Order: sequence, then C-alpha cells, then structure tokens
Amino acid sequence: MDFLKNLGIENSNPGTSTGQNFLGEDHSEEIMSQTPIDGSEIASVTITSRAEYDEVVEKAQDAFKEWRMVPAPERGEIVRQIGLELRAHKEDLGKLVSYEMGKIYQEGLGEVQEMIDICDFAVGLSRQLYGKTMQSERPKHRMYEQWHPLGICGIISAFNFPVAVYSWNAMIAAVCGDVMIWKGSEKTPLCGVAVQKIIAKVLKRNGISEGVFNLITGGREVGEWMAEDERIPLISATGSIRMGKEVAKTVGARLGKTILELGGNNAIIISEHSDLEMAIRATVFGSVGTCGQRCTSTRRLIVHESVFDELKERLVKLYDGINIGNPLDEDTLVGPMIDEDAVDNMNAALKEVQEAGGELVYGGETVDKAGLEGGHYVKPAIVIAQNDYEIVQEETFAPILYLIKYSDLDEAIAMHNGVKQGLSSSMFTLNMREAETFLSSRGSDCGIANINVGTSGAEIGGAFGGEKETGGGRESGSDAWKAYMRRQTNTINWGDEMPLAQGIEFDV
Ligand code: UN1
Repeated sequence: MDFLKNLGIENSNPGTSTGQNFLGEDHSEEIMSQTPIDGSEIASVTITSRAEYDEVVEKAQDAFKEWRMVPAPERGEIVRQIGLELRAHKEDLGKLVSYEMGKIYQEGLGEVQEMIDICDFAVGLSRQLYGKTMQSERPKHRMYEQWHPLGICGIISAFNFPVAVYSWNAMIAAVCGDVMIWKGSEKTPLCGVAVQKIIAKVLKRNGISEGVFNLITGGREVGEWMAEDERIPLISATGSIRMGKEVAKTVGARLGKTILELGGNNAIIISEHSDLEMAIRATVFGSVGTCGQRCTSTRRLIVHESVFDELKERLVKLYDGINIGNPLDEDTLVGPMIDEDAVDNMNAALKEVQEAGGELVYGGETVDKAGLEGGHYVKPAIVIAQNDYEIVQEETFAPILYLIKYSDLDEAIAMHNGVKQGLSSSMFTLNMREAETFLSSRGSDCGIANINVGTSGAEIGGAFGGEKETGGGRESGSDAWKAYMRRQTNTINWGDEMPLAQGIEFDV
C-alpha cells in the first residue's frame, strides 16, 4: 500500500479531514473508510463538528479577503502548480480512487487526468475572464461589465467521482477568486484528504493562505449546514435528484446561487444506419464502465428494430467476456459496486422491471470472488424493456442496460426525451439527416448530445451538465466560469455634463 503512504495517508487515522486546516480537538466522531474491493478498513477520518465548521467558514472568509486581491493570472499560477503536483501524484491518487471507490485503475488514472486537464484549462482561463464593453447612448460615457469573485464556493460532491468533480469546480472557482469549502462523500473521505494534502503543499510553498481550499467531512447534516449558510453565496452540488431538490429549496429560500449536476437517464439511439461495431463498443463502456455508477452511464439503448436482435446478441456475448473483479488488477474491466445498498438497489430495480414485463437477457447476479468476500461484485445486466416502465424512467445507479426497440426516428426521439432527466445523450448513425435531426431543437433535450460518441466520458473544455431534473447547472468548460462570479455593469461619465439615459429632461 505504498500509494497510501505516498499520499500521506497512514494506516489508522490520517489526522484531520481538513488536511492542513487543523481544527480544534473535538473529534468525537469518525468515519471509517472501507474499500469496496473486499470490505477491509483503510483509515478513519474525523467528522467535522459544528464548531469546526464555523471555524472553517471564518477562515475561508478571511482567506477570501486576500485571495480576491491576487491578480487572476497569479491565481492561475497557483492552479498551474497544483496541476504539476497532480501529475507527480497521478499513479498514487489514481490507485487511491480505485481502492476507495472501486472503479478500475485505468478509470482512476482517467479521473486524475481530468483534474490535470481542468487545471490546464483554468490556467488559460485565468487570463480570459472577459467582460464586454458597450456603447453608451450618452456623450462622454463609457459602459462596460466586469466579473468579480463571489466569495465562498461550497462544493458538495459524490462518491463516484471522488476527486475530479471537486476539481472541475474548485480550479475554475479558484482562478475566479473564490475560496472553497468542499464536502466530499462520506463513502470516499480519504480521496478528499489526499487531494487536500496535495493542494496544501502548493499553497504552503507559495505562502498562500490555507483557507483558500478547505475540506470538511460528514454526511447529510454537514451538507445542510452549507446549504443554509448565508455566508456561502454559491453551492455547487453533484449527486442524486432527491439531494439536489433539497439543496435547491434550502439555498433558494435564502436566494443563494446553485450549480446542480444531478442524475441522468442517458440513452443512445442506435439507428439502422450506424456503424454497429462502434456503437457496441461505446455502449459497453457507457453501461458497465465505473460499474454503471457514472451520472453519464448509458442506461437506455433505443435500437432500430432491424438491428435489434443482432445488437442484443453481440452485447450479451461481449458482456459475458467481461472480467469482473479486483479493480486494481490490470485485466479487470468491472470492479465492485460501492456498497451493499447499491447492490440492493440494483436487485430491486431488476425485480421491478421484470414484474413490469421486462425480460432479463443477461446478468444481474451477485458474483463471489475468492479472496474478496467482503466486496460487492455484480454481473452487469441487460434487460429488454419499454421506455414507459416506471423503473426505466428512473436512474438506478447500477450497471443495468435497458434495450428498447423503435421503428422510426420520431418515435425514437420521443422515447429518448420521454424521461425527467436530461444529462447526456448520443446517437449512432452515419446518416447526416438523422444526425442533424438528433442535434436540432427538435432532437435531444439533453445538456450533452453526441454523434457516434457514447454518453459517458466527456472531455474537459465543453460545459458539463444537463436539463430538466438534472438541475440545469454547467461546470468545467466553455463559459461555465461565469456561474462562479458576479457580474457588475459599470457606467463612467468622463464629461462635465449630467445627461440622463432615455433622454429624460430633469432640470434642478
Ligand atoms: C459524474 O458521473 O458525476 O463524462 C461525472 C463523464 C465524466 C464525468 C462524470 N467525465 O462520464
């Protein structure tokens, strides 16, 4: 377990969940992190108490006063160094992600690469936080807009991307001049500690206040403190729709800002004009990758009737060859699910879909791996279903792929959009009319729509997020940075008269 040591996580308690932000002595409660690989305990992390939480917020407020005065390109330089530090720790951190969360090592590495990519993106952005200049209707007046940091950015992230989603938010927010308070998932607390330690090194080296990046640990209650807290102008939350609705309600009640990245019910339409080989490859990665626990996982496959049977058979064959097991082994493609509850949810969904009339054509069983008895392994499932089954309408965070047949494109698009979520979507076709229809305003209603590219595995650079119950937030790429800043419109009169806009005469 060299990687734990290299990341500063020593067997039992790694100290405080806040990394460099040591807080008080009042650590009565702890979370014990267990690897889903075999259930063994890794290390424990202290849960942030209310008093410690308030201390963190105050520390962040103080840090903000300094950080907002650091020129944005210099803030970018700090983020550049974080990117270098992440490169140096890529293998160790990738392994920890794999060990604590259960995704395969390749995907753990990919997640750290996503962090590195967002650092690079944010460094460039730090010189491009552009505002517009407008033409004033009044003589000798100048109008322009500028973007200022908001203050504290509260980040709530989920177990399935325990490090990347934080950095999408934090690295952009950091160059924008905000300071962070991060609550990761209580299922993956060590990933938070490791990232915090990596960032802390860079801050220390540069004499930057440690209060710029803060980590707190805990469950729902700690998240509620953040949502209610008027000292936190922006909450960016990733997780379930149920959680997002609560966060939106609480933050909305105080008229705070939110960026919500919630559940998806992502589909691929596979047309009779598709390159089936490519469609199948994308489908398998999308549906079984991360053991079906990505918000972008492919959950529904809407397949033209003329290729339905062939596709089903080829998929079943491929699924049958998938190596399920220890995610740190090189030839494993599917690791464990995060915990027993996740397996129970998968089983409940499979039961429900079959009761509704669905036909289980592959998988769904739990898998016992010798030597890994405490782990939560399952065979990814394929089910022939109808789009309007209640369970198909829901996001089950598990590797279940629903196969749905269609006969014409309008019907396929109607089924595609006929769910409450709107995150990621894809169509496989070599037909230009079909592709453009899918991407048009009467096509996919999702935040992400791809042609001949699967639903998961988006790159940094594009805005990430979705519509409807996915929450509407956009993160990471394009101009998503604007959500982390406040816009100010400025009008300057450099003349010696006081004309009013709209030509109003008002002589005093
Ligand atoms: C998530 O599951 O919350 O597009 C994020 C993807 C990854 C991010 C997923 N880049 O699948």
